[in-house]
Amino acid sequence: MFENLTRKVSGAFEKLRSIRKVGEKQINDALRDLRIALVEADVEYSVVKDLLKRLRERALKEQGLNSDALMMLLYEELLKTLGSESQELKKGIIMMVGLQGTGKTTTAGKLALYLKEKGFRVLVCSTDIRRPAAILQLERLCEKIGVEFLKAQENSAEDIARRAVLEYKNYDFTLLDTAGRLHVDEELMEELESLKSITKPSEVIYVADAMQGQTGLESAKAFHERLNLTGVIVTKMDGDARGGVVLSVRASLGVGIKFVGVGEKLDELEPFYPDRIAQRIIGLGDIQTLAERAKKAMPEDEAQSLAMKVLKGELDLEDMLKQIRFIKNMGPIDKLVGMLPGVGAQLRDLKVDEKLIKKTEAIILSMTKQERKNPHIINMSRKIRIAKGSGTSVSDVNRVLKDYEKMKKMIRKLKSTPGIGPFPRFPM
Ligand SMILES: Nc1nc2c(ncn2[C@@H]2O[C@H](COP(=O)(O)OP(=O)(O)OP(=O)(O)O)[C@@H](O)[C@H]2O)c(=O)[nH]1
Ligand SMILES: [Mg+2]
Repeated sequence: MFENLTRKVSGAFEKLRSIRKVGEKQINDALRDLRIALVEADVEYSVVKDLLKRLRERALKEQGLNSDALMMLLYEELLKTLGSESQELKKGIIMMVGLQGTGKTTTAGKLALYLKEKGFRVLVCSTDIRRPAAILQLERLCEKIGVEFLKAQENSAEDIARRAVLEYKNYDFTLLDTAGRLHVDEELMEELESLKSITKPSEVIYVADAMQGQTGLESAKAFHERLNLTGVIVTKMDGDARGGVVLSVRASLGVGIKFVGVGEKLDELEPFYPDRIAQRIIGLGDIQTLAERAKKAMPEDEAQSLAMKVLKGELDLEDMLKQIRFIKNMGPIDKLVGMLPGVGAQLRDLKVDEKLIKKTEAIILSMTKQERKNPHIINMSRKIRIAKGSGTSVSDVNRVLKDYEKMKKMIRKLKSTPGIGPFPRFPM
């Protein structure tokens, strides 16, 4: 998400790093770089112009800014563009609308899982009767996540919607998936309008595909005129999407983004927090999202006992295995790297070898408990056994042992450094 944009924005500020007082010329240069970066990221031109105009006015007013202070101003202006009201969903019937293939059905499943995990009673329902497979697709998703699905026998979208209204009283949320079309057409709009008047939804959510960028937003306007959208979910923010569309939504529609989809899996939906997005864009990473994912991937007490061991310098291979599993649970590593503060842009091209991680896990699993606790007892004959057991080679086993030694050394070093970690300087 935003890798390119973040890299370019960081680049614009990098040029100013060595200058103690940034003057008008440097401000203009930086703004030009930012303009290019934002337009390339697919942010609507009028939004870019507006944002940079505000930034310029504020920057010129302040005497002798340094690059950090200018960055802070950009952060604040990005926040204004993104908007800052609550992303909470109102209890009730939630209608998912949008063009074909943007991710309505998948997102309905993701949202159902999200709400279920928050402890809400959720029912899911599909009115997409034109494509028989569409209803089945959603039913399967619901089976996977253990959320109730309304099996409607009715054969018109309107009748299914009426059933959903009757059923709703037993739930906090009912998610209503609707049919999509390649283009905005009158028939679709009429159907959606009638579904809306039947269900009186608490939310009408437009599902926009980030890959379609600004074109998608043009259609969103047409939907908004007829249906009065209450929010937007931008899907496919992973992948090659340039992502700038999230900055244009509020300005074009006047409604905010509630969630973003960041992958095909059902847990790859993130609430949209403008401050985190703005931080990510200016290269400060997204520590909160990272921390939340970390919490999910490793139970609290386990994390604590691991932390204690790190502090005492008692880490063994068993703990390394735990860490590897933890990293695996957190999801693809290149995605995580982008969330780390300061390193996002620089490490953009870093590809962490997931195969290597699997291999390491297999090797540690082939060791006995005793070997994991006391790696120094692993002699040549043990190495040969471990390599066989894990389908690897002795040099692979050696590498794991070496990594372990390196990790121990690193931890020893960290322990003697106050304020762990390479945090960038920033006046916050
Ligand atoms: N990478 C990625 N793929 C996604 C995301 N959301 C949905 N998809 C994929 O997009 C494709 C279309 O998703 P659907 O949920 O079927 O889209 P839809 O809007 O319901 O499509 P129609 O019902 O045909 O209009 C599927 O292959 C999904 O896996 C996302 O956030 N990231
Ligand atoms: Mg669908």
